[in-house]
Amino acid sequence: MHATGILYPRPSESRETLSLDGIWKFAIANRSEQNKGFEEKWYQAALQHCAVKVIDMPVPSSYNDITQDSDIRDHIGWAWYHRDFFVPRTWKSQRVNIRFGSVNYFAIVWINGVEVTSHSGGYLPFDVEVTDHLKFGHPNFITVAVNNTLTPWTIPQDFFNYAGIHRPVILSATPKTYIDDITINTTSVSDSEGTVSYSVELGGSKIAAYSVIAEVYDSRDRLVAQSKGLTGEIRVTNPNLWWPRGMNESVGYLYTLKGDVYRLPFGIRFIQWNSTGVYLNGKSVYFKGFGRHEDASLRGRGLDLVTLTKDYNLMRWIEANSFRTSHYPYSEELMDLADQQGFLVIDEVPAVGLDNFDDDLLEAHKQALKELIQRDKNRPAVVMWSIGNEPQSQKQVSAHYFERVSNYTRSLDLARPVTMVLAQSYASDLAAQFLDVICINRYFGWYSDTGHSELITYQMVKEVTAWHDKHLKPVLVTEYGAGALAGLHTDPPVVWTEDYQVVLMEQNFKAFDQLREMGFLIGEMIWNFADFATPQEYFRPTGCMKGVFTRDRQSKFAAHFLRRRYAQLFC
Ligand code: GCB
Repeated sequence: MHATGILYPRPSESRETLSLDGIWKFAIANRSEQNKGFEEKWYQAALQHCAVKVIDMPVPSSYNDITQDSDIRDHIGWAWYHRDFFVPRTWKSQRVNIRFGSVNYFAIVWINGVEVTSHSGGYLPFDVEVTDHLKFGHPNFITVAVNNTLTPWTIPQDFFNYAGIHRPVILSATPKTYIDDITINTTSVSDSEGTVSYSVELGGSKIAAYSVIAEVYDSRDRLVAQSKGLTGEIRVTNPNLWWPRGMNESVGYLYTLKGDVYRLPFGIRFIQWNSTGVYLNGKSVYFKGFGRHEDASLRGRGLDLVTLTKDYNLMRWIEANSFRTSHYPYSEELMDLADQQGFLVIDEVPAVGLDNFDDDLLEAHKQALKELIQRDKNRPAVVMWSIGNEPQSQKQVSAHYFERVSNYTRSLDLARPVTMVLAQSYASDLAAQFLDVICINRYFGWYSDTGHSELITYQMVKEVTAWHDKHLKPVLVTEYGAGALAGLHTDPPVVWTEDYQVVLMEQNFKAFDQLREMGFLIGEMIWNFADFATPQEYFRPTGCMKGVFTRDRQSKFAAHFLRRRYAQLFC
């Protein structure tokens, strides 16, 4: 049976995992010989034995910044990965699956020379059963061809085109009949009882003969409720609700749903929204946070647990409560910590700067949304779906396009509001009418009226008010900011200095305070958490410098200034 679930592989009494992360062999296909690897069948043997220059490459990581070679850094086209691995003999009676956390952008996977799967779209996981292709108790090899070419029909990106195997590669063994997917939703909450609905999808053989006992454990591993069957409702008495940081003393409380035998963390919480606000467990939410990137020196967009953990420490230090996964879904390892530490997440699909709006793009967009929601539907931290960033939403054709994308998102999940991040003017935009929450990016005093900080407060108040008045929906400012080179100062402040970055923030803060009083601004997210790599551009000195932290996570003056504000803002 075909698997639809994409549950993260978690070892248990009945499941085992084997990581294929490590140093792989790597080669790029020259610009003039893009098809050479296919013609010469590089997937049929070790890459080292093929007529191509082979180097070592860590997985997970982007390949771009690992060497001294600008052809590799700027490579567009096919790149090849290869490694040997061993599968335990004891796995022979099991169902074995291989799962990639993300490969950017298009991937073809061969095991022992046989193609087993392909996937289009970076940033989201894919998996496939490989039991029949493996040699148990013997050496095996895997080849992955990766292509990072973007076209008007891919779901594109507007920043550095990092590529490679970005997230973990995991082999996992489950019983032949196994839990393929779990969906959990909070259906009602009162002081004395929380009700969650659950449904379990089975995969594999002899499904009919199989039944599931779903057990719920609290954070101290005590059994607090249970139910029998593939679907049902579970009632938890005196529930500990999942709260984000700053709204309750209890933060990020997670229960675990255990079914034979897979353990899924979840939270009990509910979201509501209306024309002026978003509410969590009945309390109005104010987002104080960041636009971010998965970006670190050398690793590029590859999963890096050191940077990831440090980033959470910095976000807690600065007293943020939220972030947007600009401009693509972040790793599951990162999302787990948002659930645990109580950060609110606006979960964004990798649709940046869309402008052609034809049916092929629509299909790719819907597919990415489907995979995103499939992956993150059970996460309490995810409180909104963002269906894109800065599309050309003034184009007439975009209206029907976004109507369909918004409705499609709602057909997959009605429990969370749908938003999109808009950059067109409120007068010309045609997409906001289909959203529940309006997010806008505005660079007053930077991209417009550069250096004129005195105009910022007036312009921001006017702008946010106009969006709200036109649509009667809550508004969130998802990007504002200024580039600052760490250590550069002038007084009076001019652009690119740390001083100007702070002045620009101060003027925006005045606007946000006025707008909060008016009652429909639901949050502020500065662009950006940290400096990050971009393509070479004359207005970006080695990258985007709008971080309040540098790329190696040292604070600029802006970080201290922002911390003072976030610490005072009650949500
Ligand atoms: C934006 C984009 C973001 C850019 C930012 C900038 O509006 O959403 O991807 O990095 O502007 O700094 O130019």
